[in-house]
Amino acid sequence: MTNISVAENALIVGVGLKTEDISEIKESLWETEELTYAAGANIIGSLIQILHQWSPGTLIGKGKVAEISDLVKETGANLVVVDHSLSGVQQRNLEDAWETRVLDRNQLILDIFAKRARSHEGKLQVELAQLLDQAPRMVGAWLESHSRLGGGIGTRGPGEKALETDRRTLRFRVSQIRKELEEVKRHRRLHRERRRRNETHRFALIGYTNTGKSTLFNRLTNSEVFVKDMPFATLDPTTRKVELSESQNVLVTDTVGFIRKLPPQLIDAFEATLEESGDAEVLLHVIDLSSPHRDQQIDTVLKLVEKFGWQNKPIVHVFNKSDKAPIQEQFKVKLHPKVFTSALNGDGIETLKKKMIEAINSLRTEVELFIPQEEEYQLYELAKQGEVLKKEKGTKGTICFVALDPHNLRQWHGYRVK
Ligand SMILES: Nc1nc2c(ncn2[C@@H]2O[C@H](COP(=O)(O)OP(=O)(O)OP(=O)(O)O)[C@@H](O)[C@H]2O)c(=O)[nH]1
Ligand SMILES: [Mg+2]
Repeated sequence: MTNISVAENALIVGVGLKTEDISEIKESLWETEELTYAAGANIIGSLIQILHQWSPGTLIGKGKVAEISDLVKETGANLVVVDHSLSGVQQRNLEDAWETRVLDRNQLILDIFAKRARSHEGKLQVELAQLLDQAPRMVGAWLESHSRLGGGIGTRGPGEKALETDRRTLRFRVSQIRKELEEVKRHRRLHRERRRRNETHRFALIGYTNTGKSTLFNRLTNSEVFVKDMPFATLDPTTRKVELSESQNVLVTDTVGFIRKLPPQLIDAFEATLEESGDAEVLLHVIDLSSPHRDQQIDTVLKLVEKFGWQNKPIVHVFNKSDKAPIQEQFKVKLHPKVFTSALNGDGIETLKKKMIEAINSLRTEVELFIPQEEEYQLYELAKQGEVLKKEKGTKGTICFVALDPHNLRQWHGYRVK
């Protein structure tokens, strides 16, 4: 489809409107450079174009298109990555003008996902995202050839029929994949229900890509999931048990990393994967303390948390790679609750576990129960399930102030004083 091969020399074009924040445009460009590199291309140059308005046919104005055309020739670039989304028509026009391949940001990200996908589910999700991205481009390309013919009477014909056939094939494949993914989702849901019945607390590692989520996951769970210094090393969710203390085991899920402006087709297609994190009771937000782009990355992640509707879940902010960052960086951190870790050398892992226990406790509700004398044996069960904060023994029974997990509340309903 849009695969980048190793020998490609890429020129990156950042674009933005005069009304936009220049630092945002620069941040986005930096990210696209990282992504292009991760996709396996050499970066031979990058530039930013600030525009008064978008041009419908080429996104950027004629003069700039010509300037970049010269630059492409000078540098010998055989790929131009535009840090924006392009319509089918815009992409084709730019390819004609620059006489080279052009990719937009979405296609670049999808290309990386396609390279990383290993599991059947991952591959299906990527294919779906690519098809969803392709659909409007097909119509765009057809409309363009249509207008080249001048439009009007007599231009309807084989072209339109071919488009219809292509679209039908595409729609058929899309619905086929959606059906298969429904099955994946159903299975995962069953799994999750079983987990819930086991009443094990669930955590999800989330965060910007390449911050060390999988390395932390391996530390916590003594596993060896794939870790690499590149964006989107992880695509498939993995869930394992973590022993927080002698008496407390929880489940932790490692999953795909985030990035700003994730293609909407990708979010749509990766529903099964995202649902896994969405099921967690507590989010472990992993941040690269050593990154110069830390604040923007935090912002990106917190915005996505809201977009996915997870904003009411408790979050522990895990500032990782502390071994790589000067100590004063730790004093600049404002988020709470927080913990500093190095997944590489193990620093802060025990503190992280303590914070995880605190987060579980914060999920608990405090209730006042009256346990009658003849049922005193229940006190033992109660102490096992929750944290008994205060006990007042009377002649007829015991009043207990106790913090209980939501799933244990119902069982004690009959004993509640208030
Ligand atoms: N110095 C240092 N490097 C770390 C630390 N944690 C992870 N890394 C490195 O950071 C890189 C990315 O680590 P991963 O665990 O793959 O990151 P991730 O967040 O899972 O990344 P994606 O799955 O791609 O989103 C690897 O090269 C790790 O070795 C740390 O605490 N300190
Ligand atoms: Mg990972």
